[in-house]
Amino acid sequence: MTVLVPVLGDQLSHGLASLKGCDPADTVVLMMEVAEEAAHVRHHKAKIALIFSAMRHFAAELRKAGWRVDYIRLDDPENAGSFTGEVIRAAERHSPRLIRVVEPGDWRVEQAMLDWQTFIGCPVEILPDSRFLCSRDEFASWAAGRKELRMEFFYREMRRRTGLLMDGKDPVGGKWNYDAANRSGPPTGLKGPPLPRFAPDAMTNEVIELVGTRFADHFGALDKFSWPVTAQEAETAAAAFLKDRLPTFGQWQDAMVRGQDFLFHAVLSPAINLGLLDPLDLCRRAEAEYRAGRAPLAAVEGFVRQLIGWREYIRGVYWLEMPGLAEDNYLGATRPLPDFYWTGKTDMACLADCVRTTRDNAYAHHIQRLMVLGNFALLAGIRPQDVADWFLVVYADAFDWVELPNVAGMALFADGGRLASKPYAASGAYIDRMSNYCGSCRYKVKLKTGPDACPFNALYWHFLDRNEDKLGRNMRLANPYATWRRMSEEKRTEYLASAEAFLQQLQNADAGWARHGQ
Ligand code: DLZ
Repeated sequence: MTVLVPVLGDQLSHGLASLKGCDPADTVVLMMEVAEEAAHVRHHKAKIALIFSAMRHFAAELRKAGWRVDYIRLDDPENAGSFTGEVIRAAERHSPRLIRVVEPGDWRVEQAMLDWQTFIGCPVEILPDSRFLCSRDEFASWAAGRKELRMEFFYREMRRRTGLLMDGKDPVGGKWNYDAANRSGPPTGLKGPPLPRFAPDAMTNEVIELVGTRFADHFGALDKFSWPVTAQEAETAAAAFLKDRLPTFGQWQDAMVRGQDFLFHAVLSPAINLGLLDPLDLCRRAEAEYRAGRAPLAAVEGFVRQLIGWREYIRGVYWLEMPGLAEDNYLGATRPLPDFYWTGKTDMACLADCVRTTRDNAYAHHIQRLMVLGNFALLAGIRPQDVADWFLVVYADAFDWVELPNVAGMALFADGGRLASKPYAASGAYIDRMSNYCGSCRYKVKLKTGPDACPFNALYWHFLDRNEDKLGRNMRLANPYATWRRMSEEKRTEYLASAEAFLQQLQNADAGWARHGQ
């Protein structure tokens, strides 16, 4: 009797815990393209194509390596449409003595998995995902008894544990964190080196056609598809990043330039999150670039922090806080997501460009996500569940474990500050400093109120004012609240009226769009 090993779409690693120790002669690997995963939120077309193509390539590699793979395609007539349905069918075909699976990255999927044993009647072993440095249990122990979960302290432990960028017991260079050196705004004409593109092969083209037909009404473009879909292609992308963009990655990592969609970013997160690249290996190679004098410490430390700090921390927070995190709404935000998040039709140049790159590439970089798209949602009081669903839909690297804490906790303060010590709220001045968007915008960033003023300006004060009971005693907001309280009554009224007028206009535009769309 065989062992059945289901491998999910974001578990495409040859060293996966469930495959280790299995004998290929006695194992059936099960891979499933199922409608429920593509449609429980209506994922970006390019994201579905990436996942299906990477899955099909991975299955071919496994077969070549001697594994027996039972691969269920989306268009198989008998496809049951869900992981559970497909595992039940596979158990009927193979009569396994054991089902071995690695824990998924989505609480929803884990809940389903926990029922498999009952449905199928054979033991189901759910293994920890050893591709993460910090297990769910270890993170829970770290978090136990802490009132606030700050990434910085967790990150230092990961540095000590891995020895990355350490000189004995001390951080290389004497500081743990070089973020302050990584915040330059863009000079005129800033341009990144070309990103490696991977032309779709026959297998990917077949998937693109399937997705274009089956998910035609989902958001996003397919015509620019050029993601790496195998570990080998992802390695080419990683090597190009380490050589061409890592040295300048740090300095410009928060900069935004209209039409420059990738700048010096690694753009490796989809491949990492699918399992095509090993984050620890990338960190070691980035460190080697620093040690060889080819990349500055601030850039390398920033990159390492994102992978062994932020990424691991976010995943720990997700499992600690679920399922409550999905419902959190500390600030009581109730506005529906504006239609321009889908259409890109807004006069705000920053938001229009960020939606455009999202639609074209299923990608936007972290500051576009946090400080433009997320910041607007925070200031305008958009319902966290709408915003979280949008982020999960539109980004190729977005899986629930990584997207939800970033959106609900970091961007929207929906968790009341367990993750971030203050809301990441910013007015137009921040966007102007970090981008070239404002120069081409019909709104004037220097104007504070009125129909021509950048909406972020009045919305910023409106946000602070309407949330004063929840945020007014936050020490990190002491300065802005002091400024707000010092303003004349007249000025404050002007700000609030300006923000109200903008929000009303937004609501009217959406109502008009909805009528038109019917
Ligand atoms: C996101 C996604 C999509 C769109 N489709 C599939 C699929 O058909 N089969 C599959 O195995 N995985 C898919 N995924 C990724 C899963 O949603 C992901 O593995 C779980 O959410 C756990 O993180």
